[in-house]
Amino acid sequence: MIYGNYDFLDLKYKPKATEVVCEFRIKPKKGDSLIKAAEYVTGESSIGTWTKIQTMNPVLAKKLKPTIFYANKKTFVVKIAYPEELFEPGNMPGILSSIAGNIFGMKDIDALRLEDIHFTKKLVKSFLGPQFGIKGIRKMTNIRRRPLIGTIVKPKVGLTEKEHAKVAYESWLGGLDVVKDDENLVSMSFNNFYIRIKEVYKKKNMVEKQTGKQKIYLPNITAEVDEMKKRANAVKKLGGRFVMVDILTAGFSALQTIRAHTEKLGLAIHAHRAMHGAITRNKDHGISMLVIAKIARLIGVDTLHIGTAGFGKMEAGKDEVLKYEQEVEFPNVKEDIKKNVLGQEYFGLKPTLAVASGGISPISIRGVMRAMGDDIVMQFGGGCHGHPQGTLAGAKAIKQALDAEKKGISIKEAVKNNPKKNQELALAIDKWG
Ligand code: CAP
Ligand code: MG
Repeated sequence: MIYGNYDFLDLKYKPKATEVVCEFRIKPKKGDSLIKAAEYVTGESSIGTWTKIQTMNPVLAKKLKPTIFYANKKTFVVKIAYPEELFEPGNMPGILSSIAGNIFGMKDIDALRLEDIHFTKKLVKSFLGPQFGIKGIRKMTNIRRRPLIGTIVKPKVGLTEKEHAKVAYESWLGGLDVVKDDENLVSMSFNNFYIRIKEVYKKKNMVEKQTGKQKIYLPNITAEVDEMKKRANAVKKLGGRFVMVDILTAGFSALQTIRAHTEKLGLAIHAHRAMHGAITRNKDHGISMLVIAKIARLIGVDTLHIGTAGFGKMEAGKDEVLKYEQEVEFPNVKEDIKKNVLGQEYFGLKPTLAVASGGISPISIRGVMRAMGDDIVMQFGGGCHGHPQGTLAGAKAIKQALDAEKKGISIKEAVKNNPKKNQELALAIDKWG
């Protein structure tokens, strides 16, 4: 079958190490074969178009023609190898305009989901990757093994700068390591970004002196990219170590600019994934969170929200999240990369720390840790500030639940063994247990 000029099919083909391998699930139009639909996708995402063109030539095609090397009629999974010359190194928008562009809107297919991308070494190396990674964050916070625990100041928006700083102070005092702004808190009439960070860092310095513990603040710098650079500079000036970016609403181009800027400032990036649901939720059409996670790690975020393995309020249950932790090898790809998207070896990229957040409380800690391990940040918004006795007690309850889990006892046993020391946890169990 020809799409435009060329036949892309060779089911005996073995992809080269210099080819980008994309895994799609394609729903053909009624009456069309999977292969025919795959040809449409392959052509439109590379050198082809809907009809034969006179301007094409065999030399060009030989050099740039992708190959469909795998097609499973039962799962509708298709794998396509694209010569890396089709992509500009260091240009994520450009890469996605090809393998995640027009093809999603083609009338010639019914549905399409980009399940995974295997980038080549040259393309991976053309991005900065995480500046700190898991080891760097652990060094920064002096938290060696256990998960980091944090909160999101709630209400999402509405507090003044001082009120916001007070909630942050109580969260840190109660034992949490991390306080972040919510994804929709940027610079509001009632809560100016520059005043907020001044107030919060003042409290952070105070609580670090009181507790002797390193604390982290994740100020949300999401804005137009030049303004984001200014906000990152302001964070640096106040001694901040991290910035938070809503990477999908900001866009990958802006994220690349901020990543280059934070390289100069020595700031880590916390990646919130607000809006991801618009493209990841539909399991028949869109882009998997696996792909978003890999893109985010390549560009270079240090921490990334990937869900709570089904223990929270957002969809994307255990399997989808756990897939990030599993080793999945690409058949026929030479390096046989153990593809643990966030954590393991990927052409020398530092690992990104997974963030479990969204609808979790001290009761969820055991489940989340058993599903996702210790190399995570667990973040509790309502699960901290919704505690009957308020933020300070909520933070204490989270710490008490983590301590119990680290001792290998249940939270109920912890309360029974030492009711006084775990009184805040007991109230959390009454409310959410
Ligand atoms: C969590 C949160 C986070 C979600 C995002 C919220 O608050 O602050 O943005 O975790 O979801 O606004 O919902 P709660 P995800 O703890 O009160 O739910 O991490 O899946 O991207
Ligand atoms: Mg939020």
